[in-house]
Amino acid sequence: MAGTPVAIIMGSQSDWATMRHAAETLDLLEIPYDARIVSAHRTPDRLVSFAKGAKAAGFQVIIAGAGGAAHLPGMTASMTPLPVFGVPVESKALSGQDSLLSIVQMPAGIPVGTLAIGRAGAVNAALLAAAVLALHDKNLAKRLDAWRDRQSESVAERPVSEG
Ligand code: RP5
Repeated sequence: MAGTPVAIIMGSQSDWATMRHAAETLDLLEIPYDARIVSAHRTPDRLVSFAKGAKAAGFQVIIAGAGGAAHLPGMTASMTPLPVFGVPVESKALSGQDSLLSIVQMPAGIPVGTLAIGRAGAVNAALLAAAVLALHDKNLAKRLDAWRDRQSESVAERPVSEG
């Protein structure tokens, strides 16, 4: 796999607690990534520069996490032809409902593949990115299959009482 195929961007340092789960999932699958803070409203010039240059920089998939008025994934998607997967970060005020609706309700024409709120969304964004990259990378496809097999094997046949 040439270059760094995945960019993980997030609106704030505070999003890393969620987005690190995407990074850790990519680590498990041995997929290189670059994680950056790119705020649509606090660093708009950085956003434009990143989004417009992402394809030329060699990225193939962008994972974008944001919370609240979460316009980062949509704005990014508007400036790049690359697939953008949006992760709604769980906000304090509205538990991420605001993030989810901001990201998922893109008007027709500019898509953002929207995942679940929080950790589940971050993990699944990484798995979706892996699935996209695996279309043209047989070794990665094998690692992804193995990851899923390990997950299946980790599920017990019967529940046990806890505590
Ligand atoms: C958004 O505002 C970020 O994506 C973050 O989820 C939220 C809060 O940011 P901080 O005030 O914690 O920096 O831009």
